[in-house]
Amino acid sequence: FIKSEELRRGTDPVHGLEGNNDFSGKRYVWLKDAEKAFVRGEVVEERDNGELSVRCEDGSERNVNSEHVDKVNPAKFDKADDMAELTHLNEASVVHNLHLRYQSDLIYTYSGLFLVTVNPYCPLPIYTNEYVRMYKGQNREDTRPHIFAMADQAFRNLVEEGEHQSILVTGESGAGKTENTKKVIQYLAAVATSEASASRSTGKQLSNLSQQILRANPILEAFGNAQTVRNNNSSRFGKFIRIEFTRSGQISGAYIDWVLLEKSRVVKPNNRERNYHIFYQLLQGADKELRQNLLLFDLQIEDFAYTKDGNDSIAGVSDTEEWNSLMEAFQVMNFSNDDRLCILRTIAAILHLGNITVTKESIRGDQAALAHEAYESLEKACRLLGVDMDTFEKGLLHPRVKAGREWVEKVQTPEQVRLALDALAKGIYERCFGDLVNRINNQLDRRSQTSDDTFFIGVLDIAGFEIFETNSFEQLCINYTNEKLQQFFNHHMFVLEQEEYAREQIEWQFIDFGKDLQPTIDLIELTNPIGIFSCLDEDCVMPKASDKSFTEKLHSLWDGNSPKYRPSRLKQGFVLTHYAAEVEYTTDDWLEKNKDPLNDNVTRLLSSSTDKHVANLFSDYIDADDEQGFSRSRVKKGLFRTVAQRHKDQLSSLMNQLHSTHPHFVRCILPNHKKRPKLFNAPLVLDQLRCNGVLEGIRIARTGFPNRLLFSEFRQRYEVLCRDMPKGYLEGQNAAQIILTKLGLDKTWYRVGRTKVFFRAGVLAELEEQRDALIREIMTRFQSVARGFV
Ligand code: AOV
Ligand code: MG
Repeated sequence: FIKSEELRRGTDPVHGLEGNNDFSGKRYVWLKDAEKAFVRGEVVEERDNGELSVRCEDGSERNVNSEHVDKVNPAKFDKADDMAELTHLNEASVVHNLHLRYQSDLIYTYSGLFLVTVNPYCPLPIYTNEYVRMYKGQNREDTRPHIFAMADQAFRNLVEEGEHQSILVTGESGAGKTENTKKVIQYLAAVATSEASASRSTGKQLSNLSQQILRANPILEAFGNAQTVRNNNSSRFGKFIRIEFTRSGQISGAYIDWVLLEKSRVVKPNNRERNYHIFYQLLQGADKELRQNLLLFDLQIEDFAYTKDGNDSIAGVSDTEEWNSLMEAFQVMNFSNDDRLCILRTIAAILHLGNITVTKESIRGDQAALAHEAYESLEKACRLLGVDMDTFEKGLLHPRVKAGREWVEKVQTPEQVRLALDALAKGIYERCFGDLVNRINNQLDRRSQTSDDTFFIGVLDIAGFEIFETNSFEQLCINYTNEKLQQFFNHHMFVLEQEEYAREQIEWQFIDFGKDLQPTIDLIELTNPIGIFSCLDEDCVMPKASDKSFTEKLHSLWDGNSPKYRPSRLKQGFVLTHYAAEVEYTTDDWLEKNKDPLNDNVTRLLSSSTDKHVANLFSDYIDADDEQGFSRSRVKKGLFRTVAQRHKDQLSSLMNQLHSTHPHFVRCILPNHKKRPKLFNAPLVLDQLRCNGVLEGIRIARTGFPNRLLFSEFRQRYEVLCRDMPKGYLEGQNAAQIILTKLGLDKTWYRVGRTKVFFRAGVLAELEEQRDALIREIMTRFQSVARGFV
């Protein structure tokens, strides 16, 4: 983020006036502050060596080098709706503007192409039907910033231009992504239904479809959300919801894509967190008959290994009520009783799998055996999964593997068996989740009933860039995704700016910032020379490879060959330079995480389950006889993919879709870690603005001409600063040119287009100050004249 270097170096384009004066002629600056990020102060003395003495708002007086302060925007820019309008575009001003607005419950603010929103942590009355009506069909300029405004813009673009649209929502955990995503869908459903009711014949059916789209969410949340330390309703997967419209703006279908479900949570929720909501809802909400069907009887949350640790309830949330609304959602979604039952059977089976306790066969040996009390859980799990218990047990405790040409039984330690059971539980859950989304999609897919002429609005809700104490493979996947999205944004912004400059025919050579991030992306995804993902994939099939040898191979490939890569000093890992920050990744367990192996003796069994649903979940594993007639399970040809490959493919398909759309960007910001309203932690916010690309966007804007005024506006406001303007009619461009010349502005600080004047950042502030000074002078003269009258 480049500060206004030129301005500070004293090449101010406007002669005579210096600094930021208010009406009284005082000069204000922003100082960096460890606690508050920035404090504002008044310059009381300026020394020759460039030192400033500043009286700060907190009462302190500080000395600081003038190189290290930022300019304060004139009061005219207070609570600006769009931060791109700020003439001094610096970090302090951006944070200050968000802060001022947040305290007035103005949680939405534009920053050029971004809509920035700060989580209010309390219900605000700004999502009512009245608000929907207020935003419907309105231009962005005529309303206050709002997520509805963005949704409406997307909707109108779709109808008017016949173009796919996308709304990309990112931000930290708890920042409000999912809430805003829901508001977008609420808005679209409301706007589109009212269009639909105009045509009476189809109106009813389509509004039914809107209902279903709205109800998809409680289902997704029950299975894909959980309580975490950061968020009581944290989405543990990323999603891209496409809502399809006819050209006339009626909803014609919807489709949900998902990525990166955090399945480790199924077997091991973190401290003070919970497993997925569905487990608690089921155990709290199911009636007696269902409990019997699922072999749960009177077992409770604390009776299951997978749910007994961590919290059992969330303050202010009733799992029973949530269960009831889940059942309702299933109904609206047309899931039959059978559908419902088979989904819940797998969920119950997972709970029972967690309770299979493993011990040693004998005190001295290593071989695992099941504890006596484990058999009850084993039997229940197998019954629910539709597989034979003895075969299951054998596959688990004595898996057969091929060693050379021989088949041998592998010795399994209790730890290995427990890991295999957990891997199975995770595998079943993930597949079950995928199946659930497929079922929803089948319900929402109405393409056959409508014409081909449909366009979609896609809403992306994924975890934003993240840096933890230790960062692993999961973080790399998320940060890689965000890097790609940021590059997409930069490129889009470049194209739009370029178009605007071309339209206005101003002289300008733009740099394509969309390529800035390519080196980091290449490092991750390239296949030749091999990037991180490919290198990992290679080592996953090498018999002797380990996390350590993988890491060393990476170093030898990239250390010194890319400025974005360096080996870790102390840990086994590497440091990547992302657009938002440097992140150190630790490579422990990466081979396992990438292979994500399942016990293939057991998956074979599941693929031939008597329960059609279960067999279906594992249909990619087939029961194949090898050349010696032994039955073994293997993944169907071409179906096995590593986690890295899968993620890369999913992302590339997402990016392809996004490239076919007109994108809109929403950045959600977490105001504090206490989930409290009105509490604005400025350093925390600043950090997020760096990570989410808002400041990056401003940096790019600064290299161009971010402030622009129509000729008429420009003339109206600043003509007063010029003497001897020619009399009579002046054509707009000509008038602007004359004023600019008379003002003596340096030619590099502005461009005159066909309808607007474009300014570099900071120039308008100087004009504002000249204007203020003039007004001050007139007022003084007026007052003395008035006094003369008395
Ligand atoms: P996230 O989706 O960004 O986190 P959520 O959208 O779930 O975060 O928001 C977290 C909580 O903040 C919600 O449950 C609400 O209580 C509150 N909240 C957010 N936005 C608003 C709003 N506009 N008005 C009122 N309350 C709000 V995560 O999925 O954890 O990355 O993984
Ligand atoms: Mg979420």
